[in-house]
Amino acid sequence: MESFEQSLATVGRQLNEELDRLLPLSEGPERRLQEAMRYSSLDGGKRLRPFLVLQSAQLFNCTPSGALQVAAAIEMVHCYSLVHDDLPAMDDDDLRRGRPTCHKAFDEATAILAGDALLTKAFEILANIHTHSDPNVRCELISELALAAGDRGMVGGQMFDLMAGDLDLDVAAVTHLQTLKTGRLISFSTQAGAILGKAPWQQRQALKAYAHDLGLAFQIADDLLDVEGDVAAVGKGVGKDAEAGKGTFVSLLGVERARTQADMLWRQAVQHLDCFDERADQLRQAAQFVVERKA
Ligand code: GRG
Repeated sequence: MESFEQSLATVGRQLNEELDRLLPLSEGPERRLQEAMRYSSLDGGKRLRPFLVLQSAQLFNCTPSGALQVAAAIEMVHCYSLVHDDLPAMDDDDLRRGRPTCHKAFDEATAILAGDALLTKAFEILANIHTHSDPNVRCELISELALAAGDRGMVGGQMFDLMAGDLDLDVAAVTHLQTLKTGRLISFSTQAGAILGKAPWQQRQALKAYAHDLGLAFQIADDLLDVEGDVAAVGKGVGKDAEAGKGTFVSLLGVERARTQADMLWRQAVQHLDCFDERADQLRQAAQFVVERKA
C-alpha cells in the first residue's frame, strides 16, 4: 500500500491535471479572469478535501474519473473561499500557499471575480454528465454542496467569524462557528464519495461522524499553527487570530488542552470508521495527519 504521504502527493498531481483540464484559457477579455482562477487553484495547498473525496469514493467502487471531477469542484469552492477570505474587506492577507494572494498578484476586482467564477464553475462540473450518469446523484451532489458552502454552512460561518471579534465566544460557540466555516465543506468531501457510490445509510453516517471529528481536529490544529507555526512552513500569515482578538480553541483552552483535545478527536474519528475494512486505512491516516501537519 502507498504511504499516506505518497497518496496525498498522488492526489495532488491528479487534481492538478484535472484542474488544468477544467480551467482552460480562452482568447477574449475573460482570459485575465481565467488566469486568476488558475493562479488561485493550481499548484498549491495540501489538497485534503480532494483526498477525502477520492478516498471515500473508492470505498464504494466509484468511477475514478467522476470522483476526480467532484474533487476538483470541491477544491474550486475551497479556493474561492481562500481568495475572498484574503481580500482587504476580510482577512487582508498578502500571502497564501507561499505566494502573493490573488488580489496582490492581480487586483481586488479580479480576485472577487475569480472567486465568483470558481464557485460557479464548481456547480457546472457537478451538473456535468461525466460526473455521474444518474441525474439524481448529480442533483444530490449539487444540493449538498450548496448547503455546505452557503449561508447555513461555510459563508454563514465566515459571517459569524467576522462578527466574532465583538462577541465573547465560549468553546461551544467556537465549535459551532468552525463547524460551519470549515467543517461543513470537509464533511461534504467525505459525503460526496458516499453519494457517488449510493452508499447505505449506516456507512454514510459513519463517514459523517468521522468528518465531524476530523473537521474539529483540523481546526484546532489550524489554531495551534496560528500560534506556534512558522510563516515559511505554513505559507500564510500567522498570529492573525490573536491580533484580531478572536476567540479560538487555543485562546479558550490554552495550548496544552487544545492539543489534547485534537489528539482525542483524531482517535475518535478513526473509531467511526470501524465498519470499513482496510480500504479505509488512508482515511484513518488522514485523521492523524490533520493534527500533526506543519502547514
Ligand atoms: C470568504 C466565503 C468565504 C469563506 C471563507 C474557509 C474560509 C471561509 C476561510 C479560510 C480562512 C482560514 C485560514 C480558515 C481556517 C481553516 C482553513 C480553511 C484553512 C485553509 O485550509 P487548508 O489548510 O488550506 O486545507 P490549503 O492551502 O492546504 O488548501
